Amino acid sequence: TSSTKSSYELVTLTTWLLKQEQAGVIDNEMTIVLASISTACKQIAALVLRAPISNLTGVQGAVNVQGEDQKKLDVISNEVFSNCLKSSGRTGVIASEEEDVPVAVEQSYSGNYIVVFDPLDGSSNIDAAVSTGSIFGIYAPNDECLADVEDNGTAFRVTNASPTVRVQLDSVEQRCVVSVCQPGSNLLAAGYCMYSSSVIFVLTVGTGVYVFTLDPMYGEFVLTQEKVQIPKAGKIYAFNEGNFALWDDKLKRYMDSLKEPGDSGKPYSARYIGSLVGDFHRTLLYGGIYGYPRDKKSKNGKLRLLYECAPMSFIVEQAGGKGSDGHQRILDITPTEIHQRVPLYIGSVEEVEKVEKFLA
Ligand code: P6P
Repeated sequence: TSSTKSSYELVTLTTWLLKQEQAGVIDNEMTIVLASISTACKQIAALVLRAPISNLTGVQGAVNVQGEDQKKLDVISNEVFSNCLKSSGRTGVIASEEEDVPVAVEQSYSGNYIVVFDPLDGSSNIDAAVSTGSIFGIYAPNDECLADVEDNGTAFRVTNASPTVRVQLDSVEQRCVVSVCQPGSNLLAAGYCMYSSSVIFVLTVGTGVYVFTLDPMYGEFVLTQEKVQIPKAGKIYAFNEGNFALWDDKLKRYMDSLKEPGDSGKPYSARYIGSLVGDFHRTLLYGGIYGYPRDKKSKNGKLRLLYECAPMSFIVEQAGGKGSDGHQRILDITPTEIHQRVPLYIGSVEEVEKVEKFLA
């Protein structure tokens, strides 16, 4: 007789992580890092939910390394994320959109995972209560860049390529930058938490994309979708067309093509909320494309490779989609500096390949 699944047989994120560990998909250090990230996201969700009440809307009055006005919640979310990761004891280096340089975590005593994150992407939407999100990616310690420090305190980078040649690194800072600047193809895990009508935690550890929804009744993320597959095509596009005049002619021709009815008799629909996590999540589930192209003002576009484009591209590829800079796979690009920007076209395979053809 088939066992009837009781409606209370819910799988929480905690249970799911332990099952992955049991199956040998992740080790117990990674389990702890991911659990600490989910805790940070729950704390940020609570802060976002009550932002107008607790006077956490508006600007902090400072400017971050990107030259952007830091919102109060940008600063707090960054502290929440960093503290959760540091107290997990399994994080070696963290790199945040809100920090100038990567931070070597002294409290780390095992695991030493490298975590890159944007603690609150789209925070300009907070005051209007529009969706925002946290984005993260996790790399294994990159032993190529484990610097061995001579007793005189001088650090060297020993690379596999040439164990004999020792490149002198000036500072811990540079060592951390080197260990963090890895291509997205090295990612072991990536995910985001979207703060919207529901709080949605999306995660991949390389075995497909899993979606968890926060149950506020008891503060746990509950598995609501597994092995998500993005539709191969989708007639929804998410671009800021306000930049149209600044785009390359090839891109303008692509954009115009979306407005022709075509054989289906219907043009594409435009959906753009100015928050990558919200626009991406809709694209992942409904199909279509999100794009942030380069333009005459921003030569490399606006989005950052390390903690926005690479984690999202790992997720979309795990769901059968594509993440491109218009010409090459995002996951093949090795960052040369942690806040490096790249153009991003991400979503359904057919839609990304369509724009790549126009841009060729
Ligand atoms: P624009 C938010 O600042 C962000 O990084 C993404 O979340 C969002 O998709 C994009 O920038 C919005 O930028 O120039 O269209 O306002």
